[in-house]
Amino acid sequence: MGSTETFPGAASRSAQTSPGGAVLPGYYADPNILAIGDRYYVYATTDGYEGWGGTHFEVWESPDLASWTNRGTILTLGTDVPWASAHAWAPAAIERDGKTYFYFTAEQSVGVAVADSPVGPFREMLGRPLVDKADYGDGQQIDPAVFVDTDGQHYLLWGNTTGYVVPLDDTMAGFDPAAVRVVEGIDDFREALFLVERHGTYYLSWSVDDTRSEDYRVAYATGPSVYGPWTNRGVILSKDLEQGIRGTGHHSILQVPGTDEWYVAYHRFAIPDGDGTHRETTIDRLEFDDDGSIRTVVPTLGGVGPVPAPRAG
Ligand code: FUB
Repeated sequence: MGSTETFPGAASRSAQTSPGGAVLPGYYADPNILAIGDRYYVYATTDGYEGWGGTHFEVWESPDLASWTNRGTILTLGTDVPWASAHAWAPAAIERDGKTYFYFTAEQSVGVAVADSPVGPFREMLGRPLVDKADYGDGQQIDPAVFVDTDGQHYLLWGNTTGYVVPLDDTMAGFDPAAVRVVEGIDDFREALFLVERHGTYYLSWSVDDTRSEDYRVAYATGPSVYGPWTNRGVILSKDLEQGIRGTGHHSILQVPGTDEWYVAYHRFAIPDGDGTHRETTIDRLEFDDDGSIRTVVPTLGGVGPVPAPRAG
């Protein structure tokens, strides 16, 4: 695929890609969606490899959540990352002071890279993992997410079967190991933690089950702080067999800056013939009830949009 190939919105997308019309054409999983400046971005796992064997990361850019341009490869294991050469999974990004920080899984550890632009080029920062699998015993040290609290403090979350959260230091590439806390009290946690805040309530969400299962799904909990304590609220995204939608998980949540409009990006088995290593990325609306609970997401075949571009802050 060319590095700047553009794909249009839902109306004509289905003619070019799968009958499902996922937002991103091709195999992409574990999408991390965010707004930087006046564009939306999705950072994702390149999928379609046996054993999730991808070795590079790409980024997609959109003015409206409907039309997406592949801006090419932004980081390659081995070449750009000296400490790992396999299993490039589940990235996350955040903008801070004009730089984009990129957190990624490689060989079941978590690394960090930085760039002056959301589309790179990215430079690996440490020459070693930020979260080294050798330092943590439970589950896999995968699936980073980044969260900035209302006071400006940034946090890193990650984990599989055991979830972790820690404040990042101002370099965005370090933390105090003594400050790492285990995420306690959430039901059926497998992986893919994601945290947002709305009106003083913290919403922690995660994936349940195995990404190879059609029952892979997303659950959430609410709490009064980054650290909870968490009240489980149940499942918000799951399969819809009538539409042929299976394996809906490893999501991320976007708040359109300056609005109370929210979206969820997630992967599902590619339609029609996908499975747990042939997954596609799509986006749907995420809505809140008046009591602050998240409404069950209605998975669609065609995605969303177009919506207004984010206003550069
Ligand atoms: O894409 C590889 C792995 O599959 C991710 O790290 C998990 O979250 C699951 O989606």
